[in-house]
Amino acid sequence: MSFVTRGFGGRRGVEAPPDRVPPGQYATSDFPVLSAGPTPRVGLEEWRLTITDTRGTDVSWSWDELQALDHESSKVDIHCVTKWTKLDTSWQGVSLDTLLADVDLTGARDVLAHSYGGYSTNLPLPDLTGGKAWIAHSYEGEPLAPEHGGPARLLVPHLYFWKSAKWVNRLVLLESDRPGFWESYGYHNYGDPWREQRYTGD
Ligand SMILES: Nc1nc2c(c(=O)[nH]1)N[C@H]1C(S)=C(S)[C@@H](COP(=O)(O)O)O[C@H]1N2
Ligand SMILES: [Mo]
Repeated sequence: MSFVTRGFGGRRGVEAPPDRVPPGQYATSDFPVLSAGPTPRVGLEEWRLTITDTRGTDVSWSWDELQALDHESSKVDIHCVTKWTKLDTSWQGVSLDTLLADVDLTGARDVLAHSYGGYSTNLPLPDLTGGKAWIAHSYEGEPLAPEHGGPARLLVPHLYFWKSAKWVNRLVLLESDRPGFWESYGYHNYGDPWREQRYTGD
């Protein structure tokens, strides 16, 4: 038995330890762009990130305020529902734990993330806490490219990558769950790649 696999074995496949490639995925060295619409161009002067609590109160950060917070580097594997997995991607950003420390979490169970351009995706709040999620603004040491979500995107690598909202600008804390964009078109509500939760019913 080999301890590396080409996974899917496709033209773009690269060798990868099988225990890091979820079922049905193949490892790639590419970084495909997947966007449901045009890339919004958001200037840093107008950029804001807002978190709305369950009572409707907003806490928000300008670009400079975000940069003044503690930053973290993370090296993570990302998994797209279209079956590519990319290992050891390096990001820099602000942990959601840091941002949520300034927010009243009373009654909050779920989160609907909204992006410039209108995209949205939902996650349970515990999937954003405990060092599992970031507002990422740099990729491989460079400012995040607009097509990959720059100025900043949500990064939640333990779920399929559609949960990592590009151009994120608002997180709404909710007492009960609401589906986001792909979730309302039949994608799985949670999206765990290790349980292959691609579509509703998986
Ligand atoms: N705002 C926004 N975020 C998004 C998307 C999108 O269409 N719009 N696509 C999602 C999907 S399906 C994937 S796989 C990843 C792709 O990120 P990438 O283009 O940087 O590879 O972004 C996710 N975040
Ligand atoms: Mo995706």
